[in-house]
Amino acid sequence: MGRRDDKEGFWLSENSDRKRLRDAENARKNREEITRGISHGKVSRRDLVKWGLLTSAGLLAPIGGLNPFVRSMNAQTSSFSSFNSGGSCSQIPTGLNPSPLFGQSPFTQPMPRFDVLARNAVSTLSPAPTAQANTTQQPVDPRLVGGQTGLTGPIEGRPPGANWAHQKFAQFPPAVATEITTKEVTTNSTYNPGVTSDLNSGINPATPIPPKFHPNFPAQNANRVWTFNGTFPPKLLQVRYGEPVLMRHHNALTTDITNNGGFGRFTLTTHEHNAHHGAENDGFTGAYFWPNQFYDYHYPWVLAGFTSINTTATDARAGAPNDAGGITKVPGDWHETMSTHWFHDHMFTFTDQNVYKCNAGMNNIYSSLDRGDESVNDGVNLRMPSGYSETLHPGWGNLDYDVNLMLADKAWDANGQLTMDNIAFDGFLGDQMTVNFAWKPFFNVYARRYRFRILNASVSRFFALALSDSSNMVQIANDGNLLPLTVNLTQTDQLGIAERYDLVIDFSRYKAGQTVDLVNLQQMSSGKLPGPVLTVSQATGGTSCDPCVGSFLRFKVLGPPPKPDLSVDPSGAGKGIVLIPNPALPTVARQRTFTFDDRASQDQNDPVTTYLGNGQGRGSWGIATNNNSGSSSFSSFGGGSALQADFGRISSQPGFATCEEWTLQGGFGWDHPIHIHFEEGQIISRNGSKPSPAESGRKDVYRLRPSGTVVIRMQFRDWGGMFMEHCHNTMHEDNAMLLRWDLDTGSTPFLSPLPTPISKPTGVTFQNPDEILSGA
Ligand SMILES: [Cu+2]
Repeated sequence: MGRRDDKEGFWLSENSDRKRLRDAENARKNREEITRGISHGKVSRRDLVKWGLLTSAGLLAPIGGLNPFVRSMNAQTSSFSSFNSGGSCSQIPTGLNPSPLFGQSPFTQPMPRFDVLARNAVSTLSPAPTAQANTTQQPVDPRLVGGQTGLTGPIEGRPPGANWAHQKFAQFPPAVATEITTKEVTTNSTYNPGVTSDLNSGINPATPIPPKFHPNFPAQNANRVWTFNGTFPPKLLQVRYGEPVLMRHHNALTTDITNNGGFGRFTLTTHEHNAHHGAENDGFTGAYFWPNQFYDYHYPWVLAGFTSINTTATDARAGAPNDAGGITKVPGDWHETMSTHWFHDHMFTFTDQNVYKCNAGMNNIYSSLDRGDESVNDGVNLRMPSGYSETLHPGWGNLDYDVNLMLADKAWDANGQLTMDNIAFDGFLGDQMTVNFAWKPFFNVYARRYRFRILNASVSRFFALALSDSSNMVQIANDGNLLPLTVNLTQTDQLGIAERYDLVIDFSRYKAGQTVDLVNLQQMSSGKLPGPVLTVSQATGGTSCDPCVGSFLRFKVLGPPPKPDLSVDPSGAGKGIVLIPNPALPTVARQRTFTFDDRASQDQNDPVTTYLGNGQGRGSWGIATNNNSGSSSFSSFGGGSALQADFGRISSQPGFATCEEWTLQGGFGWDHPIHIHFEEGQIISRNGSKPSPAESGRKDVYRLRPSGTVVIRMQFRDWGGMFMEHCHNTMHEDNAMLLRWDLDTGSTPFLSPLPTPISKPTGVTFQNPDEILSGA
């Protein structure tokens, strides 16, 4: 519920004057109609410009009836100073009414732990997985092909042929199969939290879980929420290095494009963020598949560098837990060990809607260093909090005190149904906080150390986290990666969209019956960038204009744990402890500059591969690529003009088995969290200075900050194909701040340039790249 009701306030409270609420409601309905039209493919953004509904700045024209904040539109351009000076929330036409709370109070429902996905024998897959896409034909639903009858298409939506075959499939044959189905939401009657009820706030997993953000809120309609396996809570995949996983992803969504509850697109492509594997498994934005199809993702779970470093697998630090409490050694660089990933939809120009519809899960990766069993004291295991002696898989993967938290802001309509405004091109902000799809829950904890794997799964919202008593936490990981040195802190850095922070909180300082809250300090009033980070007392004082500021998760302390805490104290008595030092970087082969801009144009017009923004000035997100950077200083715009997304355009072609230095430039006061697929990078400098300790490890998302410049180095090795670089504010990504780069192997096994996949229900075809940028 909004707490502010002045002229400038975006967040209307339920106490706002009636006319203003009625105007806003009418505007919301009109916007919802446009939103629906876009999601049904009946209206394009270009149409909106043509009709005069969008200004050349990409803003909704202030013609009343659409924009409830017409009165404050003139303040649009002058709003940045107030963010930076810590001023009040300025307006942004996100355009939703306050989400009703149906008389419920926060912290009255238990937070569900993730739902652990079954790990099956590969022989359970029928048909058996194949290196190349399975093109066995099946009838195509006429609704997918404009009513045509009698057509057939492949059962697997992966692009066919050698270029999209699973790389090194024979070398890394799948050892574990997981089948997962994206479908309309329903009740969960097979919940497996992987822990006993006392570790899940008393939730009895045998009790069916309805799709509700709170037990006393209305259930979500089937077409409003599309999740993995069609249920709450979110799903967790547990994997080990050296144990390749075949994830067969079924698309069981409706074949009726209009049956989406007003937002979301029924074609899917799933990105395991940020796995090191071939492009055919990376959820390429154009390699989407259709209802009634599946897509086999082959996750080999190899350490980066496995083709050149420790190739004979002799170092126990490069390894994975086996089922007997020991280590299975694997090739590769142990400094590249990863721990906390997530997976989510990456559908071209619909990622924001599909992820917002709850199509997101998490992935814990276990290694010899990060075992998921704190009791194993062999000199290799770092013994981060997890628990031990558990029956699920002893020696690894214990979830007792290792807790995934998926944070996401949401909004729902007067009927409690999930809703969004997908023509809020600056970014969409919800007004209610959820954790693991639960609105402001509580979580029971024993008085011992816990590890929380915290993911920001929002569309456009940033967070900054603290405990309500401002007490100490220890950051042990940033994105997927354990830090070189743990960081003691009382509040986190900003957590951008798609970033992950693993935090250890020691609850042994509390007594039974005490509570402490996890608090969001990050105030936002614009999807463009975060506003001021408040103090804990400001954030919990109830005065922020942003309803997502303040306490959102309440820890209730139960008392001493049933068994002693055997985890290592990661605080190192305030000095931190060493976890995983950074991998050595080879000589830089090449430099490039990418400038993230809001004045992008589109030089291509392929209706499938391009996003056609208005291209008439500020408001169209894009990326300028300069592939010709020498060692001299970069010009502020990198030499190229910003281009909107075209997945048929190859923007860069890094050489195979090289290291490159990329400069990522922000600007115009926005803040873009930039995600680069494929391999972890290291921040060399941020605005010319060394990165902070918490940013000094490996990363896969780089927040640029307003006018910021981040220089990173990353390696391109082991696998090939087409990958992406994009803003992970998914509203920016979809409109159209995304580019494709191809890993240039020079010759075999990859053609260079690679043909672009064109996905249709009747099968994927290929066409030549629309464009290869100069000097790529
Ligand atoms: Cu952005």
